[in-house]
Amino acid sequence: MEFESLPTTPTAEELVDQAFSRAARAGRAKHGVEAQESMLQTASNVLADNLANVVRAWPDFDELDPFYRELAEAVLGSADEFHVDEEAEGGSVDALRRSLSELSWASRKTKELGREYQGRVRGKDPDAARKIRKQAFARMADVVDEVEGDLARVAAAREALRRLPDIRPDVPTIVVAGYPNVGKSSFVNAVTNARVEVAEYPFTTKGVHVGHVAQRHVRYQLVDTPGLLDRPESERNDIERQAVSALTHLADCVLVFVDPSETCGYPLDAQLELRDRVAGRFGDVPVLTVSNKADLSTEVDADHYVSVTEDEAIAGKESADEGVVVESLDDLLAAAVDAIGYEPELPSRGEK
Ligand SMILES: Nc1nc2c(ncn2[C@@H]2O[C@H](COP(=O)(O)OP(=O)(O)O)[C@@H](O)[C@H]2O)c(=O)[nH]1
Ligand SMILES: [Mg+2]
Repeated sequence: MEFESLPTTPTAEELVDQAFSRAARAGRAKHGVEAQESMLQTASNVLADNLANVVRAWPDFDELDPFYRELAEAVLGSADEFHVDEEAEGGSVDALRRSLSELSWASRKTKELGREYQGRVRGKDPDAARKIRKQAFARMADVVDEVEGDLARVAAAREALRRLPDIRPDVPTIVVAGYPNVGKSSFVNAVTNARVEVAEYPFTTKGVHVGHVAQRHVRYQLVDTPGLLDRPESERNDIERQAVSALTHLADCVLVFVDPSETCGYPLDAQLELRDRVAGRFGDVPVLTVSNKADLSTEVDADHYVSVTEDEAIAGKESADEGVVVESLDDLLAAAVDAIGYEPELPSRGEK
């Protein structure tokens, strides 16, 4: 995961405290002007390095997989630190990048101040040197103060992003969509042997479910996104829309579950409308309509008919509605895998 290993971001106070106490220690080892010089060099090095390290820990957002970039946008959009300055240009990721470049500036600036003031103390008497060194420390502390908000923003971004679930954009992915209670979770659980991880996203109160299944030695990711692809777009807020946008980069195939028995509590018309919207939203990604609960009804035009809970009992049999043969969940999975048409470039061992 791109953001998992980001180190803790120090606060402005921590940075300054650490730099000045290291400088004091360095100063104690020497005498007179040399002590002041050594303090200046240590403080400026520690500040410049620590600030540069914060920036260096982040991936280049231009190089980031579009799924992660859009996901980061959604996640940061829901963090307090990022919706304060609505007058700012661009999105939350841009705001983060601006903060990171402020930190780079502060790193360069503290380095420069160190050099500048080291030049100034040279040849002075110890008392004058001490005064100049103190001035330098005050200016370095001012520089760090100036980026206090940027440090806080970067810290908040790190907190929000590092807890993202382990969804891998490079693994072929089947996204499961459809109204609540149509059988999505039951399906993901059934085909992934209940090895489903529930991951908390900051932008939805419901966890995102990620399961894995191996087919013909390739590992596929199944993603069930309660709260995102289970109701009309008009009911989503900006952040949820952003999250759906991230999903469009992730998905290699979408299974839209519908429940013609309507025991889910939603009229079939509305379910099909959602299906059409999802199909439109996902562009070129294959979108298959899966009619579930075939034990109750198959009265809808769909690509596949299954019963998640009665799979063993009725798969392969003809439903009550003439001409409709109920497929097994394995066949459905195989159809999704065919639709993806993924050709691994190297022989894969399935599990990784
Ligand atoms: N009769 C019947 N019930 C099903 C079938 N598939 C799922 N259900 C039931 O439908 C309800 C909702 O299923 P769930 O997987 O939680 O739906 P989700 O909200 O789309 O994730 C549960 O009570 C399931 O047991 C099916 O094929 N036949
Ligand atoms: Mg569910």
